[in-house]
Amino acid sequence: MTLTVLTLFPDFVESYFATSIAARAVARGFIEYRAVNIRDFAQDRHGTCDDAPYGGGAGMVLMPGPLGRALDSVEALKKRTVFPTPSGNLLTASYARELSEERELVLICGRYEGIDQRIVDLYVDDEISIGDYVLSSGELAALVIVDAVIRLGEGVISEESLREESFNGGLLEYPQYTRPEVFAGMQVPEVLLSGNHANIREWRLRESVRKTKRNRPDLFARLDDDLKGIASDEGAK
Ligand code: 6GU
Repeated sequence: MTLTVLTLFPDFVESYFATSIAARAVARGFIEYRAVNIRDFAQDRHGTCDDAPYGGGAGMVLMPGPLGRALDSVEALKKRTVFPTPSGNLLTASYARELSEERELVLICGRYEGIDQRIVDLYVDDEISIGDYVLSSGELAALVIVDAVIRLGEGVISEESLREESFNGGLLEYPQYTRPEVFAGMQVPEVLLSGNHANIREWRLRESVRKTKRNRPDLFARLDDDLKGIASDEGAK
């Protein structure tokens, strides 16, 4: 998959791709990326890319000229183009899965109060929000989307980790433990040391359902009745 990120802060974007799982995915050739500096497409000697909104109001809006030329330079009209914005559709595990199946993605990092609507109308396929709060940096939001997408790509993370993680099957992930067996006087649950894989599976499922009920009642409400029943089973510790 090829990811092209249009930004006024290319160093910020580069630092993400130079670190951890993203860097490994780049090194192994699973993904390619480009950070394109929108300012390189400005036309005055100050490199101006933003201006006050028509109609008045606070903040600045990215001008369509420089951003449009930056988008044309990467042939955005031929590619799925994503604009991260708090007024977009909410990102979910299934939305990330859908995006991970694209061969190429273009992401536009907005700043200030946003970008000129004509750019959205002409180029943008997906307006995506990462949650009901506002970030000052479009880069942070874009990289959250990139991270959720690339980890789903073949070979980036083990199939087993992806299968077991939160949201698969509408459940949150069960609690994890590692050595030592006793920490701060607290024992690792006995069943995890038992070697009985059927019991371990059952315990993990019950803990997942309980955690979902406690932390995300909205997700719990959508579970099948037999799963909901597991949270209240007698004899469960
Ligand atoms: Cl996609 N961008 C910004 N700046 N803030 C956000 C967001 C996106 N999603 C939630 N808050």
